[in-house]
Amino acid sequence: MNQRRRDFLQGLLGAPIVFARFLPAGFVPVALADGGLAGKDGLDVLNDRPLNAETPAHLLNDDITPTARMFVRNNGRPPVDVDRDSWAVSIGGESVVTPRSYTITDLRERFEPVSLQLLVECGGNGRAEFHPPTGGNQWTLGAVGCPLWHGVRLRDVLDDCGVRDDAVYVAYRGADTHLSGDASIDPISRGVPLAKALEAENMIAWGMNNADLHPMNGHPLRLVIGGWPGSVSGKWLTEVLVRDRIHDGAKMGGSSYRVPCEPVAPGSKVADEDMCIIEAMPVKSLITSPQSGARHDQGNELHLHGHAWAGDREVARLEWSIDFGQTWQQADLDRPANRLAWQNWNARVTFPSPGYYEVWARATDSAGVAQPMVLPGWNPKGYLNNACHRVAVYVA
Ligand SMILES: Nc1nc2c(c(=O)[nH]1)N[C@H]1C(S)=C(S)[C@@H](COP(=O)(O)O)O[C@H]1N2
Ligand SMILES: [Mo]
Repeated sequence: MNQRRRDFLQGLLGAPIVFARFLPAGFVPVALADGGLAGKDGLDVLNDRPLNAETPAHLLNDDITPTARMFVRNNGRPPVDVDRDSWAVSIGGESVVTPRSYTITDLRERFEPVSLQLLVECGGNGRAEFHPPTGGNQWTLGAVGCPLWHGVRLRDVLDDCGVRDDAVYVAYRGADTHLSGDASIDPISRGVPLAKALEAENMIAWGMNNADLHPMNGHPLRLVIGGWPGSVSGKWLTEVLVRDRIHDGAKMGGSSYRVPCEPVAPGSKVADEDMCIIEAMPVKSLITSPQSGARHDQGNELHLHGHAWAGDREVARLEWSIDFGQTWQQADLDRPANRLAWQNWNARVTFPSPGYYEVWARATDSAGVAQPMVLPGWNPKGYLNNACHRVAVYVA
């Protein structure tokens, strides 16, 4: 194993790998696969080149996702030797009036600091269930989280530089490098239409949950754009670009973060011109308690807890069923802490007799759109699976 990979793995493990020279090239250290990522707790590592790790649903039970439980989705090699004090983000692009650059201290001093709970979900969350299978990390449920972010409003920073009338898109570049080692290509560089970029909730964030960002969640600076695929929330942020065209950076084209504009038969090949960029994520929910497979005493009520979210919308209703969807009951659903935060829900269930049950949860958004019970439309890269979450309960 080369030195770079050894250093990277040691950083993730938080300990030197004494016999690193004998670790077979294709092996992920077993501690990582078992949730031993430094500063993370119980995440399942799907891949370490690049590093991708998701959080089991029952570990997402907190209403504000702790940093240790926030998933990690990397497209390339994260930067090493990050110096927070000298870090700067430049604002440029064809459609900026005055290009400027800001250190984190500049951002803190010049703009109003804000703290918001914002939902970040990978566009590919749930990919593992698609048939025929689609390539990419086989996320199940846990490429989602809703921590409290600290930073400034993207819109305030854009205002400070000025946005020209011909601006249509706002994009990012980060300090991570392509897996090939080729410095001339970005691992990922995406963006959002100007109207979304100017919404009040978008942040240039330097912190999460009252501390610095975790190194794998973009330390020392990142974008956070709630409700859209996580891929628009650029980590290790070095540049914000105000573009006069739809951004054409890495992973904006082909089948990356794009889905067929019209539904297609599973397994279809879809021409580039028939693919549309994913915008807001669809309505979805999780049952975070009990853990699937839980054993429960029939004499007691079972407390259900979870979260629901709906892209740019609010969740209007959360229903649960214990009879495979024959009947549905409404849960108590909280309002979001702020716009684009997930909403917590609670319910109490009694079971008619001992045996095997499944608890199903279904959210409906403010436009009346509900989660499907079965897999939604197949697409070439397996995005946007918002099928209802099911957990098993054994009642004795
Ligand atoms: N610079 C950079 N930003 C990035 C990525 C990346 O690989 N590099 N991955 C994106 C994707 S696909 C997702 S889903 C989110 C994940 O954020 P997290 O790793 O903090 O959970 O970061 C996004 N921002
Ligand atoms: Mo993602």
